[in-house]
Order: sequence, then structure tokens, then C-alpha cells
Amino acid sequence: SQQENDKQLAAQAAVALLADGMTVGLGTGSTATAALHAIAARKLSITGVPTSRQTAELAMALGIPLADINEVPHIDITLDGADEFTVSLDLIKGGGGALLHEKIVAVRSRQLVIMTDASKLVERLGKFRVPVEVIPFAVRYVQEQIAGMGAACTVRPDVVTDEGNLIVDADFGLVESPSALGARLKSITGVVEHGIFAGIATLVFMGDNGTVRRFPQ
Ligand code: DER
Repeated sequence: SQQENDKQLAAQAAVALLADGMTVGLGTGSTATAALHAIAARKLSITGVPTSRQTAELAMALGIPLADINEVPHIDITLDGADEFTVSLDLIKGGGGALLHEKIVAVRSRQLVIMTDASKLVERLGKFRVPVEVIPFAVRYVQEQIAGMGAACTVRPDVVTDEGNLIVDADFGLVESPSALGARLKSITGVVEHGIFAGIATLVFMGDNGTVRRFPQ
């Protein structure tokens, strides 16, 4: 499909930034998967730091050497997807349920490069619900607190994260201030992390009907 082709174009543009010897954060989702295949196809010799068990298994199958995040001195660059992004590089991530490890790898990376197709570009975050990772013991309390903020929220059925937590998807409508909403969510007891990535991404490649646009332009 055009969307798959555009994701592939964005992944190729991001992989072109890699060099042998780099330590590379490996994202989760279909676009990150395309990037993994591109890394293997180009026979790049990098050390990968996976953002999910799913990504680790694919990387191993592709022969990409992996390291534990706590064993590497730094991460040069991370390639990952997003569910939504704005021109100021605020993101919503977590559609694939890996937002906690994705954010830990992202914040420890010198560069966070996001790869998307044009459907992810929005004026303002919030069309996509905000994923929130919650300790199971706290899930009812967290839902009550989020409801008290005026947002409808549901626990993602049949999903337990790599850390054994639950994911709640919260509908805040269009988000006025991503960083402010993120801070409020983090302050709720029992919330581990959320899918608002504000001020973390350094570059977005967006495939758009056969071409690739980059943000900031
Ligand atoms: O779950 C995630 O954060 C993924 O990166 C997701 O947001 C993007 O998935 P896609 O590349 O399959 O669209």
C-alpha cells in the first residue's frame, strides 16, 4: 500500500544516518521493523538496544548483535515510529504497548529519529488516545484519577507489558500542552509512564506519497 511504501521510505532515510560501530536504539512497531530489515540488508555492523522483547527477537533473527541497555556507555541514535507527531516534534507513542522501554531508550539516546508516514502528522496531539502504563495494583485508582481529569479511559484488553504492567488508553481530546499533560499523568500514584514524548525527538522523517519530508524542515 502507499502507506507501507511511505513507511519504508522513512525507514530507509533514517537508516542512512547509521554508521558502523554505532550503538543504536531499535524501536517497536511496523516502521521500526522495516528499519531493522534495512539495517540487515545494508549489512551495517551496529550494536542494537531493543525497546521490546518483540524487537529483540526480530533483531536476533536478522543477526543484529544486541546489548543490554545497562551495559552500553551510551546510545548514539534511536530509530522508532510514532502514532502521532506535530511539527514541533511532540509525539504520541505506545500504540504497540512498548512505550516504557521506548521512552527509556529514547531519553538515553543522543538522537531520537522518528519514522512515519503522512497519516501521523497532526496539528495538535490527541486524535490518538494517550497510552498510560500502570501498575496492576493501581489500575482502578488511576482510571478514577484520569476520569476526574475529564478523560474517558479504558484498560487495553489482553495486554501485559514487558514489565508486567497494564496499559490504559485515555481520551483527553486535543491536547493543549503535551508537556503539562504529561507531567500531570506522571504525578498520579501508580502511573509508571505515558506515551506523550514532548521535547525528546530530534528529527522526524515522514514518507509522503513517494517522497520523504523531514522535520524540522
Ligand atoms: O507503539 C509505538 O510507539 C510504535 O512506535 C507505534 O507508535 C508506531 O507503530 P507503526 O510504526 O506500526 O505505525
